[in-house]
Amino acid sequence: MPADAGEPVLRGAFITVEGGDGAGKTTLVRSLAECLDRAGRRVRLTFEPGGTELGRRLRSLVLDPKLELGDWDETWLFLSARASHVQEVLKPALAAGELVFSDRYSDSTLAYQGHGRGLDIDRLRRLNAEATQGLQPDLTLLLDVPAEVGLARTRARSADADRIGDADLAFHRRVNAGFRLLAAGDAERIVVIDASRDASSVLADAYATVNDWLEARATDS
Ligand code: T5A
Repeated sequence: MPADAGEPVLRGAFITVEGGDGAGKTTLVRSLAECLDRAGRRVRLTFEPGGTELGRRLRSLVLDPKLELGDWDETWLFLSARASHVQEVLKPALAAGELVFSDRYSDSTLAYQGHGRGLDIDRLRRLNAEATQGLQPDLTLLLDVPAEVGLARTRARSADADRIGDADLAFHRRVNAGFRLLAAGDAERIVVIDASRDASSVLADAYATVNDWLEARATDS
């Protein structure tokens, strides 16, 4: 990785990493944070659902395979987790000028509950806007991988049941197609990365994208 990335960013920037189950988001954000840290940019990592005490508790509910939930009940849990995440973590960190990476955010609701479950996308957008108080990511990395590849990765890692991860392949394909549609509709913000390659190739692309974006932002300001 390039070591000389210039001065650390002085004002807040909000970057999200999205993709289907097993796309490699968690692996990537950790490696990216290490590379950026070595280049002198301190990063705050956070995630959804989670990132706050309420978010962590809602996460265990919403992923519990023993719990039967309607599609809107599921949605409200993700939105509640997001609202607390924005209020308690994201807004204060960005106000303090931090560089924040979130492993999943509002696009996940559009892809999973909208395209995957078939709920009304416009309504989900409105609810997302309320839950986030209008906070949009500045940049989103979409890790694109065929659903069967992502699911094979998560199943190789753990046999633990997961209410959403265990949904059928057709659901996960709709989710991935949904993410690609979101990217096509917002190409300025969402950068698609081929995540079917090895982790170091994915990291190299992601690092270059983020670094270029941060440098362009510093030049503009
Ligand atoms: N959800 C979430 C919604 O439905 N709506 C919402 O609004 C939100 C916010 C969250 C679930 O909730 C859903 C989406 C999810 O189904 P989760 O456990 O956080 O549950 O699920 P994921 O975010 O998908 O987490 P995963 O761990 O399943 O996937 P990751 O983070 O994409 O993948 P990662 O990095 O953990 O890697 C998985 C395995 O693959 C390996 C890793 O070593 C690991 O073993 N790996 C690679 N292998 C080969 N090549 C690569 N490039 C690899 N990268 C990682």
